[in-house]
Amino acid sequence: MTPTAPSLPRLTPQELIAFEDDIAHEFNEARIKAPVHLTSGNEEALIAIFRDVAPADWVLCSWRSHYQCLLKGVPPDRLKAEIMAGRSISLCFPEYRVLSSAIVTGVLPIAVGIAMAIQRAGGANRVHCFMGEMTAETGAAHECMKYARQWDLPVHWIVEDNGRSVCTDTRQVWNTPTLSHEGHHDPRVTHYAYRSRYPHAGAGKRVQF
Ligand SMILES: Cc1ncc(C[n+]2csc(CCOP(=O)(O)OP(=O)(O)O)c2C)c(N)n1
Repeated sequence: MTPTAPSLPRLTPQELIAFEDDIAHEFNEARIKAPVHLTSGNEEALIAIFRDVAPADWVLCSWRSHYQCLLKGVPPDRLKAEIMAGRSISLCFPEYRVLSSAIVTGVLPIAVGIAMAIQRAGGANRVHCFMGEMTAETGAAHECMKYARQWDLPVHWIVEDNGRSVCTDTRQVWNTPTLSHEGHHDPRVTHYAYRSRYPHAGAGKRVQF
């Protein structure tokens, strides 16, 4: 499959924020009949990460993926149409090499499988797999990361640490001030911390679907 984006767009933090603000408005006006998971405060971090993402690379995401889709080259109007149709929670654009799952850890074994296929084909492209910090603490995440490391698979794992698993403090759950991927210097893992002004899901208003 040939990626349709010859080069990735250079978006500014303001453009990302404006897109998410527009979706928040649509959601609060009850024009989206399905959950949305919005983000903020991580624009600079994601823009920096995407400087190292090639058009032929795969980007795998969770339920919270609007920024990643935009940065991977999905046209904003196409992305918005999918969100308005109720598919924000599991956005997939294979032609842009973006896949998402709303299942905690859902994309992690898929990242391993794609990376294995790339390695067997002798490809030079990579997989960038995004996950929340609670997802990164699960057994499935540890196994996928260990397998990819041991087999030298071309996966870059990105742990997006907003401190919370829905409404629960992740560090409190594990009774530790330091999570598994903080302060380590594994070049295959990027950990960044951010605080979002949006709740886990929705845009702050209770909306009846
Ligand atoms: C297998 C499974 N269990 C539970 C859920 C419900 N759920 C959705 S998001 C989430 C918390 C994930 O926290 P984290 O990985 O830190 O991601 P964040 O949403 O904070 O970015 C949970 C438990 C789910 N989607 N899938």
